[in-house]
Amino acid sequence: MKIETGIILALDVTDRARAVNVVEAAAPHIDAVKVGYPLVLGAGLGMVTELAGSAYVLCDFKVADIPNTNRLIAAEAFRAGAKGIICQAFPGKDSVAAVVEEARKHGGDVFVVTEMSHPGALDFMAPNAEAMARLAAAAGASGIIAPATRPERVRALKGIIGNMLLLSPGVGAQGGKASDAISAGADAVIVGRSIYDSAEPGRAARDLALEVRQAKK
Ligand code: NUP
Repeated sequence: MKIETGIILALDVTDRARAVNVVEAAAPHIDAVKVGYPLVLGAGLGMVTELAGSAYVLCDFKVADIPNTNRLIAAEAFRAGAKGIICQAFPGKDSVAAVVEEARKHGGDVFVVTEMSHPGALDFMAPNAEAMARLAAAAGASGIIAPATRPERVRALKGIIGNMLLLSPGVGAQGGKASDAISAGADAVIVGRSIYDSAEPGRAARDLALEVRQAKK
């Protein structure tokens, strides 16, 4: 993934027409479109293929199964046109390795979730997040996902992964600030509702890109 604006659009709408409109408006200001279960279950895996025609599509399938099933899921995502995929670390290193191995066949990226951005992540994920970041690095992932809602955790986890990418969700609707996440070491922020629920998604994406650019100075 090439980071330029530092904005990844989380396209969690369930309707094809709306998805296409939001992407068209935000396109000049984003590095990638993150597609997850809401859109794929609502409008079909064909959305990945359609969007891949004009954007880097990151499939947020939070892959979390045994290695063989992980490999099958990743293969379908890349076959559909994804350039990157998100998997969970908690099933362990063989499961993550299977996703990385499949991604390599397609020249794709793997991003590994460490500590999630919602409050419940403190129950089980936070105490293990450093170990999950180390696992991601050892597995040869392209990067990790870490919470913009807790910039101090972004800083700590970035310290573990070094030059690998750190993508940070939790900006806006979840209470985090893009500039705080970037200043703490995030390479890009992942933003959904603050863009797609905005009356002007293009302007919202542009304003966030500006905030990121200033925080990177
Ligand atoms: O820890 C995570 N937090 C999170 O919000 C890992 C994620 N992948 N996400 C995703 O980022 C979430 O599923 C949604 O697609 C997006 C954030 O959306 P929003 O809160 O900006 O609307």
